[in-house]
Amino acid sequence: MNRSREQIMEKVKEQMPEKRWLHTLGVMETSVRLAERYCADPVKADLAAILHDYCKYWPIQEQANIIKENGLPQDLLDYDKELWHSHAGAFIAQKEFDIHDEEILDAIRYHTSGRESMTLLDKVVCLADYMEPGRDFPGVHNIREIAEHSLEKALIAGFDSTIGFLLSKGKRIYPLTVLTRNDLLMQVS
Ligand code: DGI
Ligand code: FE
Ligand code: FE
Ligand code: FE
Repeated sequence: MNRSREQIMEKVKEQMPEKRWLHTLGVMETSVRLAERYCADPVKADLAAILHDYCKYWPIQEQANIIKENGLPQDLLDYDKELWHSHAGAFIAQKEFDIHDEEILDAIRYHTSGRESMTLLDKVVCLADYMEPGRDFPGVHNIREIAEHSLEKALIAGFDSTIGFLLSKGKRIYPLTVLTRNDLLMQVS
């Protein structure tokens, strides 16, 4: 069934606590602003942002089942559960909301891990997720400043922060995140 933007927003809001919905609104606003600044498609950025955390609060077993039963990357299951909602979300966006635009689906799918050769839309949504106005972590001000002049450098600062956080907790890092950071460093060198 094809739903309007407003109907999709209503459904998204129902999937999450108030705080996460406010985060989603922040990512929408920031994605559109970054899209305009860096000449990405603001309509696609808006829709990807609306849906990016759709499955974040779904039971973790349900997220795992979506990955297991639909041929999504099985290696995700060996890494942090936080990586699962983005792939599950892209799958559900296609199935439940009839979204078939691969650019939008990819931006949802890779918003947590990143990937090599991120598209402009991938970068916009991933960075907006890091720096929306509600975010408050050490280094977020720096990321917002860098984002004024470089998407890639701001993303590197974001991934540095995530990787540093994972290291400090003694956690494993999803290899694609390391490849993403290396690739972004190549892009700015
Ligand atoms: O869903 P959000 O909280 O808005 O943000 P997100 O989808 O970017 O998830 C970020 C979380 O994922 C962050 O707390 C760190 C965690 N995470 C765990 N393992 C990895 C990871 N993030 C990345 N990029 N790579 C990992 O290997
Ligand atoms: Fe997320
Ligand atoms: Fe993120
Ligand atoms: Fe998010």
